[in-house]
Amino acid sequence: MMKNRERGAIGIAVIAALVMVEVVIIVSVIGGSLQQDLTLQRIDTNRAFYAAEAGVAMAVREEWVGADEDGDGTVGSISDDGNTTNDPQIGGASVSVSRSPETGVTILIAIGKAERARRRIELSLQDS
Ligand SMILES: [Ca+2]
Ligand SMILES: [Ca+2]
Repeated sequence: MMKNRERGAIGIAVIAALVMVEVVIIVSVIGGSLQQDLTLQRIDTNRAFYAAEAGVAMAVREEWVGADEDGDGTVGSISDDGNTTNDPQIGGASVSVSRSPETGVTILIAIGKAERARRRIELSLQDS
C-alpha cells in the first residue's frame, strides 16, 4: 500500500505535467493567432499593391487619351481631390493617383490602401 507521502508526490507530478501541457497549448494558440495576423497583413499588402497598380493604369489611360475620365479635374490623376472617401474601391482596397509635371517628365504617384497596409507606385512618363 502506498504511503500518503508517495501519493502526494505523484499528485504533484501529475499537476506539474498538466500545467506543462496547458503552457504548450497556450503558446501554440498565441503563435497561431500571430501567424494568422501576419497572413492577413500580407493579404492587405497585396490588395493595396494591386489597387495602386490599377490606379496607375487608370492614370496612364487618362494621359493616353488626354481626358479627365474620373472627373477629378486633372488629366493623369485619379481622385486626387483631397477627399479619401471618394477614392476608387478595387477589391476592398482604395487608390488615388497624384500627378506632378516636371521639366520633360511627368511623375504619377499611386497610393493603394487596404486596412493598415499602404503601397506606393511611382511612374515617370517622358514627355513627347
Ligand atoms: Ca483624372
Ligand atoms: Ca479622392
